[in-house]
Amino acid sequence: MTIQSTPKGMRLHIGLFGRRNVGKSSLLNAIVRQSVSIVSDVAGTTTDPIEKPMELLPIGPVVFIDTAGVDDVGALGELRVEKTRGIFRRTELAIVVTDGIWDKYEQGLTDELRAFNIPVIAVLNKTDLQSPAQEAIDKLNVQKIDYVTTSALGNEGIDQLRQLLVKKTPDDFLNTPTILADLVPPGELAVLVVPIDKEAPKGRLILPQVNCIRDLLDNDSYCMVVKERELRDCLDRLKTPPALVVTDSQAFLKVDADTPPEILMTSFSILFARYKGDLDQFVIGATKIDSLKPGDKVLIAEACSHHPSCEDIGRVKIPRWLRQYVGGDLQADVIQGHNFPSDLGQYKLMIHCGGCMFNRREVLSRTMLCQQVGVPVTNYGLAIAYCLGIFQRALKPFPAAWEYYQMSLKS
Ligand SMILES: Nc1nc2c(ncn2[C@@H]2O[C@H](COP(=O)(O)OP(=O)(O)OP(=O)(O)O)[C@@H](O)[C@H]2O)c(=O)[nH]1
Ligand SMILES: [Mg+2]
Repeated sequence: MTIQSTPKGMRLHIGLFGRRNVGKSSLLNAIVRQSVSIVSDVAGTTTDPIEKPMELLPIGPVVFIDTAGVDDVGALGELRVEKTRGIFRRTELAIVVTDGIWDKYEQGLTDELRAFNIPVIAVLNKTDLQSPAQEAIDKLNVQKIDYVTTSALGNEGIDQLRQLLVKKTPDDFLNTPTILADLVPPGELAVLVVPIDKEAPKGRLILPQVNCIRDLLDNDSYCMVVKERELRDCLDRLKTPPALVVTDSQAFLKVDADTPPEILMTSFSILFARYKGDLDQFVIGATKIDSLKPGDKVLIAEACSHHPSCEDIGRVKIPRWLRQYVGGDLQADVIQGHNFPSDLGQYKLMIHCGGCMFNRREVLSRTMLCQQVGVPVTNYGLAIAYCLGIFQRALKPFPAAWEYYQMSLKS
């Protein structure tokens, strides 16, 4: 796999924050040694976040996000501030840039980032113009905030900044959890069921399917890929049953019927509930479908804005299954991409897609925001399994989540 094709959802997301004009974009250009972000002496040059994927050794594939200065003023400024805050949700490592001072503003930003458990690096830039204030350095030292002094213009301190980025890379990024390899030991087989219908992209598989195949290969497991029509015959021919059958949620009912009950079965999207999100919370969220009443509002969140098959599931199929389950009309609001509403309180449930295009932090941040206002969260695969009555079977491969579910039934 080339650098360019590493999916964005698997890259370490490094956000650059700070007041306007402190040199955020200049630093980004210096780190990546290219001119990717526009630099000027006009405050407020960067208006929309710029994302730059690159290979940062030894970390590997990362994406830098250059943001608009958060001290922005005016109505348009408010919008930019809101957008920049939105970046927090997918930032895994933050760089707070200043031109040598450390004031309430930088402190507030750092406090906010740390409240999200995001590691922070301070960069005191423009050292060619002035030395950083001793007071600033003292404040950083007292709080044990790692910092470097740089001159983006003179290309000084940039190597030290790169080293600090490596040092501060969160461990859980380096040891990425597996998608399904732990469920399919080396030498064992997984059967992946991939419907090829009119929504399937021409000439290729979609990202979660590719991610699963790669995960199995990395683990020395075997993998067989079939359409739902061939599944039964494929299983009949095997000398040893597979350790797991994974299906696209759209073929859930047929695959449930065609897979003998003693064989474990789940969906891609449920695997991604665990890989990108909080499976236990999502399980509880799915059970809240029981409390939905006609007229309730549900938020359906889709990470990508270009996959017709997800679009169909989010806009048409899930709302339909929910209506059938609830026995009346529901209002389903669909959002796409990184935008996320602030008036979450109006929703009775959020149903998120598998999130293959998002990093884990973004799905977890959204879950946290919903929990803060008491809105339960689940994902596509779990909601579908719940509506179709195959929830228990689809959860059987995950004993911990299963136990959590049983406990919630009792309480
Ligand atoms: N002397 C000096 N000037 C710098 C340095 N870094 C950036 N600048 C200058 O500061 C100005 C602002 O730089 P930018 O990189 O656009 O700053 P920014 O933080 O991205 O600004 P906004 O996008 O407006 O928030 C430009 O004129 C840069 O050339 C530095 O290390 N030394
Ligand atoms: Mg900028």
